[in-house]
Amino acid sequence: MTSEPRDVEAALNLRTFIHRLRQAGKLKEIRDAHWDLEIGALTEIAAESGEGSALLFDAVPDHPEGYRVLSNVLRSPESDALALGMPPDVRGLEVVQAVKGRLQDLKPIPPTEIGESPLLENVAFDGDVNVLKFPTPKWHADDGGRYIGTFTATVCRDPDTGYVNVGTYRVQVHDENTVGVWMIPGKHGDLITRKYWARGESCPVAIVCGLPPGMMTASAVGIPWNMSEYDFLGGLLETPVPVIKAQKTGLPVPAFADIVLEGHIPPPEQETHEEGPFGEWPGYYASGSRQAPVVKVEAVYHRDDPIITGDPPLRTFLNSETHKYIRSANIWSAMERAGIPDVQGVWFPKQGRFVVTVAVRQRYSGHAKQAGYGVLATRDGGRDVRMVIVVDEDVDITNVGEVLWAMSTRWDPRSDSEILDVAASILNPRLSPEDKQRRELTTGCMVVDACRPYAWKDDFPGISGVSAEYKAKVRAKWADRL
Ligand SMILES: Cc1cc2nc3c(=O)[nH]c(=O)nc-3n(C[C@H](O)[C@H](O)[C@H](O)COP(=O)(O)O)c2cc1C
Ligand SMILES: [Mn+2]
Repeated sequence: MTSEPRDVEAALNLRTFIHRLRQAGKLKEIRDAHWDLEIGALTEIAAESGEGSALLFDAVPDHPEGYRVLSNVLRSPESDALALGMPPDVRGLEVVQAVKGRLQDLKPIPPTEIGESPLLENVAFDGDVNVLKFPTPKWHADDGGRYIGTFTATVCRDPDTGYVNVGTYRVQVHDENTVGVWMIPGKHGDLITRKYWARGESCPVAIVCGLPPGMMTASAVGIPWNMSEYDFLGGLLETPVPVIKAQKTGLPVPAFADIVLEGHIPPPEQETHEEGPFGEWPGYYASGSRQAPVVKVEAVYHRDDPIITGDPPLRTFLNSETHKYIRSANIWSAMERAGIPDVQGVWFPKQGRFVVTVAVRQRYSGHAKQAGYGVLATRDGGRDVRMVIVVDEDVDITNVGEVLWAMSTRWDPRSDSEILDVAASILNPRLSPEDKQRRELTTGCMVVDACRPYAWKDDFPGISGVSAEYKAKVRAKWADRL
């Protein structure tokens, strides 16, 4: 799919990405904000403003000038497009469509090892390792500590097949050379770590804390076991990810990252540390704190004036939502493969991690509901979703206001809703303690048919306002006066 818009450099190089954000007017530089909650508060305030700039913090108290934190990394349409290897002016469903095209005939491309990397500008081994020198924020009021890994990727290698997995798992700083990684049981990093432990070995690992934004797209989205996220991302961007080998473990790490911590995860009988709590993606503290595995850090690599990419999940915003374009594209493709006709788009609204919106051009009675059930029958749409809203194709599913307008004018809750069960994550705050205990991890989900009733859709009252074409013409004519 080489005809799709491409612009891959910013996706794979954090500094290029920041430069492009600055050019687009989407970067704010802030000095003197404190690591203890102030950076977190400013991040939350800026995200809630809806303006969409990333924030680059420097001169953080207690830390050297030049040691920086980038937050709200992916909070604008421009940054999303750049992270997915597209020009910054591609938007919304156009992005989903392009991703869908690329995934349809995805050819994984392995990473390329390159000779030089700015990561090697500063290297510390063993006794010289000091993770505390980075200005790691304490993000939310009740977090159990400072989290260096929120927009992060953990690299490890399956000891049986040699495939390299990359996953986003939160990382807490414990001391100079100890950090904690929280991998939910069953995640690939967890499965691999356990294989080393079963042999009585520590698991070699590299943690990228200043992450090129494209890497987040691959490391935070579910990719099948045995396919490296590096190869997936190479295929998605149609170019290999440049890597270097970390020196203690030989693990490949992105060459144009800003900070990498390298070490081993010892078996829990040898060492654990209390981890959490941390404000999680549903906007709550659901998993609490517990004794958890640690990484003993044996090497630190960083660029001059290093940047932590840090993005705490906020109450109404998940960080790094680019994987949602992939999930939307996967759902859309799966519905097509299942033979559901005329789906016009699939979207996760920004403030609705638990809501999916779908547009259909209705062909027959029951078509809209079928599209709603179709979302739930897919891997990416059948988990943790609380509501699927299906609308006619004249509604912009990327605009929450329009979707609510369609619901309030075309939907009768009594006749146009169905409630079904879907799988739920352990982090879902609405699961009762008893259900968690019993591992009864499901939640109800409502399918909302907010389309014009099929039987009399042609008699449905016409929409007021001017036509989209006329509006576009007037907008062009009045552009310099609006
Ligand atoms: C911002 C963000 C934070 C995440 N934090 C964690 C985490 O702390 N622990 C975890 O197990 N999964 C976390 N996830 C989910 C995993 O990154 C995701 O399931 C990914 O597919 C894991 O990779 P794997 O399939 O190779 O295990 C997070 C995802 C995102 C987007
Ligand atoms: Mn994986």
